Amino acid sequence: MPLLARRTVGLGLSLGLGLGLGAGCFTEPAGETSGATDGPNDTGATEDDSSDETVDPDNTGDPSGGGCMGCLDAAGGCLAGDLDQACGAFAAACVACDPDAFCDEGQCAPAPLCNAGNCDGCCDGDDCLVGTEVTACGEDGLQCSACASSSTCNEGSCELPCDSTCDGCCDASGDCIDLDSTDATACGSQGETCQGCDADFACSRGSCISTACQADCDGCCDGAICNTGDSDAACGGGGLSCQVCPMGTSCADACIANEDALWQVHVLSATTNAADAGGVPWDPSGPPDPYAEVTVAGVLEATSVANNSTTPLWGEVLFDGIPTADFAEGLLIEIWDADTLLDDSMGQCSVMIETTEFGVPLQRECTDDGDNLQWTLQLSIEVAPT
Ligand SMILES: [Ca+2]
Ligand SMILES: [Ca+2]
Repeated sequence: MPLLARRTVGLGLSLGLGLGLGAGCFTEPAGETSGATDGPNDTGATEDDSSDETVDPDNTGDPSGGGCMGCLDAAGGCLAGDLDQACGAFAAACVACDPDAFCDEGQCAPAPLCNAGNCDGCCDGDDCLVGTEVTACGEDGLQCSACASSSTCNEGSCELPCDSTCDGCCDASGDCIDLDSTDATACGSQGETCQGCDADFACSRGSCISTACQADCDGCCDGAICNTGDSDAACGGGGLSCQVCPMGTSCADACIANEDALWQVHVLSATTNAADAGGVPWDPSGPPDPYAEVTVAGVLEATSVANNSTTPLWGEVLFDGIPTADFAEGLLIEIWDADTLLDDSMGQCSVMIETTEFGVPLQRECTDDGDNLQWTLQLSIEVAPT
């Protein structure tokens, strides 16, 4: 797991911070790309090219603001060069590909025999497969994906297992019951198997507590016991279940991040779309190659590239020793599809982390302006080892 060299990003990215909600998104159209030219095999080296800044000041697809990495239209304007009707690279004139061809990385290539026009499942070379197997998962004529180990294929999309993404409990069908659920027949936390609570017990934040305690307790309930709720070992109020405060947090009605604590950002996994909002696959020849860029207080770090996957499993520590105050304006997170020529942005969102959310697994969704879900990311902010 590489711990990449830090660098400071310019104004273009920093402006995206501090705009609030977890779903506040800033999405580039498909084909708008960063300057990162790392291919899928160039694992983790995305941030090490000194000439390779991610900021794209004039939005031409070229981070330097100078030469064009895509193609030039009739008026001399620089286009991304990845559309069938405007295909090209390195400032060549844009060309329209033949009707039976498509644009692959700036070059017109013959359309595959299996495609969206004749395959409802997924394409494996020239073969159309049903697309519901973990070994060949996909739909709408996209290339079949082999889902990452322990993932499942649900209606043509690879999905991470419930126990790795669920903050509540996983029921017998593998569905996640949310941590906020008060259903006493399916109670649990952190992806454990759902349990039913005994009679006269209720489910509170994934724990069974007695309904009598819940009704009478001003502090927090540990089973049937009412605690004052002001200790790090039993924290909470209002008759909810007691919480054990994670390392680096202290009890003040809830477990709050200590101001003097230092933190790591753990980027765990994500689920992405196989295609952009227009249905165009991120890569014509297979699943995308995602990596995540995370910016905290103006410093950008990136995960390695997960080749050919819509369920990347990173499990990487991107920052180490970040003070609590540096999270006040949130994180800017962008997931990219690594390409040979120009990477595709799969969506960028500003993500806020509340002071009560440190030390526990988190999940954040990113939607675009049209409310299309672009990605779901699992991360956690963990106290840095001293
Ligand atoms: Ca791509
Ligand atoms: Ca790619």
